[in-house]
Amino acid sequence: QIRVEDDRTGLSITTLRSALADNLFYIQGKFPGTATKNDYYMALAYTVRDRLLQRWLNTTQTYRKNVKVVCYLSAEFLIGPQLVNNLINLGIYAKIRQAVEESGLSLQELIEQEEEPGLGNGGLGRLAACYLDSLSTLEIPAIGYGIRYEFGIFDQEIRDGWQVEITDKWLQYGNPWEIARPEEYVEVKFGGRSEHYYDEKGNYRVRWIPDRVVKGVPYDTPILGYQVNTANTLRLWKAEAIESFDFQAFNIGDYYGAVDAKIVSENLTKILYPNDEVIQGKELRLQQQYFFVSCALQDMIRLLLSTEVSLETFHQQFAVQLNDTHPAIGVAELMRLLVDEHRIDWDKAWHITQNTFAFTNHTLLPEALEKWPIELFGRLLPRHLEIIYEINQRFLDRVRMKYPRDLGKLSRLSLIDESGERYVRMANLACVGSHAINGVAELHTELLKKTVLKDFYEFFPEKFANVTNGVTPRRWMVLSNPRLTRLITEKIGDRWITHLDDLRKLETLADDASFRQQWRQIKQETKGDLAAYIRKKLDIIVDPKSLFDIQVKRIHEYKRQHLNVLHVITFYNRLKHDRDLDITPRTFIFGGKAAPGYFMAKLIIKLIVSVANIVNNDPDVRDRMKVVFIPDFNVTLGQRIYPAADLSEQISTAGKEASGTGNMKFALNGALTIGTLDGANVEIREEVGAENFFLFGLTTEEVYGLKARGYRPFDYYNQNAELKAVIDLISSGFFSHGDVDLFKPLIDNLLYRDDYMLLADYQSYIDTQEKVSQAYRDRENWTRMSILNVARMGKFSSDRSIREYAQKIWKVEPVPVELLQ
Ligand code: 26V
Repeated sequence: QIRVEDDRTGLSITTLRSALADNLFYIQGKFPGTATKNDYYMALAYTVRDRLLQRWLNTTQTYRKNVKVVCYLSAEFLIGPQLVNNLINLGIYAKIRQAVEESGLSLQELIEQEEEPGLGNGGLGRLAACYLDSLSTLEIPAIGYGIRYEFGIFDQEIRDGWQVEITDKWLQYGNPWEIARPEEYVEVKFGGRSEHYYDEKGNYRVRWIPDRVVKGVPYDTPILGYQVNTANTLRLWKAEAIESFDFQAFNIGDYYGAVDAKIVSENLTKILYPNDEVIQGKELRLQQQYFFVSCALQDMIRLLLSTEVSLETFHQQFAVQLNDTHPAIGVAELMRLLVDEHRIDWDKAWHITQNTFAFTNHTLLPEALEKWPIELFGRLLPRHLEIIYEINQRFLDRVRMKYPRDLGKLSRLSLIDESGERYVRMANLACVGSHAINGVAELHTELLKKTVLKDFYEFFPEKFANVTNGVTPRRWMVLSNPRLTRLITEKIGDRWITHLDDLRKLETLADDASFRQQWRQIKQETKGDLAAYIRKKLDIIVDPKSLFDIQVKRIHEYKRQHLNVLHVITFYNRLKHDRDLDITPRTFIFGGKAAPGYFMAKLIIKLIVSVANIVNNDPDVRDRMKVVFIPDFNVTLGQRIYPAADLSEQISTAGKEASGTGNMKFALNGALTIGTLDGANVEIREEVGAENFFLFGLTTEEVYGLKARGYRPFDYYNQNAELKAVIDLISSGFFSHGDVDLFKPLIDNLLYRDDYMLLADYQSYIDTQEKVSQAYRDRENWTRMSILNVARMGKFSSDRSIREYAQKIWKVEPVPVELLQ
């Protein structure tokens, strides 16, 4: 008997092949003879999407039945390429591979066609993506709400050593992973004024008369969990013009005016701001924030009302997480929606609001604390400013009761900064409007309580909690390191993929010489792959047998890529002075984007590339060191790079990196860490054991102490001959064709300011690097340490982080999805 499989769900090789051919013809409109690789990629992506839809729609159905849903509000979601992740989570990677290859195609080539959605800057956006993966895998009902930027984070090219930014046209060939839902649009108002009046029953009311309305159209992407039926939704909003406004203009003959208005509206979601850790106060950015937050809250209210449940249970139906202060305007917006539009009285609305929101802080850097000039804020969101004043008045009344006559407290806690030009302080709004506030690593949370949020901690100690970040083992191990995944699974089974603590079972294998041999072999092959990539893209030959020392992350002074460069030059000088020096060969690899307006960060890139050019072309050091800057670091490249590292550079000034998550990706893939006691490094070291971690540098307390006593970087320079030689070599123009001015801003900054205390940490860093070199010579012991690192990384799964949020903050439970339809 012949069994006819559905072309859109069937999983036999024959059905998959026929589905591919079908999609190529009916979706891409191509015969095999004229189809491009991208056509084949699209056909494959649709084939996979078809197999995902049933889970997705059933998940959405399940959530209509009175379950509490987590809404993760984030201006950024850096989800990375979707094809392979979906194949893995669906459990059909092998089958698809076979079907694709039997159709005469290379799966790897098709995979490489996918443009990753670069809808984030770095850590914060990638964390949101790992959390979505874990929410689905843990079967927790969730929606990610954000912005569908037409242009994500720029593509980076390096020309003459300088970063050049290229527009990211990720949508140009279409996006098979999203489904637009134009009929579920919402309207968002801007500008105008608020009108206070008494309604027909004599109740005091306020309405907002905007001068502009923009339409928000949702685009949904399924986020499938690992080997479960749950496929949650990432709902990103695109701004469009309201048709009726166009027609109005058209009727009075102002056709061009109408077109202008359309362009202005659609500009709202055109670009992702490429800055991290520094605010610019741009009006368009505030518009973006309010736009997506208003869309999200209106969407939730509509969802709730469609189930005939009272709006007064809002906080029982939704837990809304604010990913940093970017969506903090949601506090005022929910109050406005409840009080002005749904006529709930203030106190009840405030109870709902506070019990709905929770706030995660991601940075201690003062320059990253968001604040908006009152004038700008009031012009764009007049009603929200009134609401914020009202929230503030009620809050400060309580502050005055608790601390009578403490004007300092009052002015620090106020939602309004009145020390000079007046500003709305978004972190204060988030703290007052939320029931929970958390930092992203233990040290970070402690520092929050002692520094930036000290007054809030004293006022609301019960709101504070820590949730240490985590990363998803599906993308950051199974997908990116198939060799190691296979080896580990052979030895301990595959439960570790969802229960990362199982990796502990590898501990005893660290003493097994043949296991160590296999472990080393895999690292070698993976390094070979990266070496091949570097050769192909950059025409630089690196030796996979050398120690791969890697620092990839956004370029920022506090992350101290230039401290790494000081070591590179020290290493170079030592080799030059003693040509027979028996040194452990190293390949120094860097990658990361600089914010386009951040001059110092761009100069650091220029320095890295300049040093690379000298070192890589110096026959005296050939075969013993190479320096590589890999352009355009993004999720896709991270997947190639993390698994190939021997050494992970986590060298921020203590007290500056909130958590870091790259540190976790490296260690999970068997790199050892050289790092400061900063962010989650502290906890990684605790877990893997101090003897398996290369610690250096000042502690946070020592950093504060030295600052307070008066830090004089120049003294360190003067008193350290090797450091002096390195700095002088840069200043001499040796790396810049004799140009002595090029790196002067960087050098002067180090000698006379050095806010991030590179010179204070220099010697400790160099000494520890020497220990690394020595340790690497004992390959058996290095491998042992590498295995132990991986075995003890269980804590850093985002599944653990999400369980903590679910229990401590959201009060939500898993809701398994059955495939009913
Ligand atoms: C700030 C701004 C300011 C306005 C313009 C756009 C923009 C975008 C991002 C940010 C803040 C970025 C903060 C951030 O990425 N923090 C990182 O969060 C990671 C996840 O918690 C954490 O691991 C990193 O240590 C932390 O730097």
